[in-house]
Amino acid sequence: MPNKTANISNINCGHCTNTIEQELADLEGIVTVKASKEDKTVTIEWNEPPATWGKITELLVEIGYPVNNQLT
Ligand SMILES: [Cu+2]
Repeated sequence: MPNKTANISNINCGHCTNTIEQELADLEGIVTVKASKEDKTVTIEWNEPPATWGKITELLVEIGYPVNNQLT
């Protein structure tokens, strides 16, 4: 199963991590999402198809949390 951790510098508080986790959980194929306000990262596991890293990063842009740096 594909997984990635990415840096998102717009994460500032628990509301940000909740928004990211809830919005991504609604995307078809997402298995787990864990956002960290301390590290300003999100770690995602998904089934491909239907989800793709492209769809995930597009959604993150739409909700105001673009990926700054893909770590893994
Ligand atoms: Cu916040």
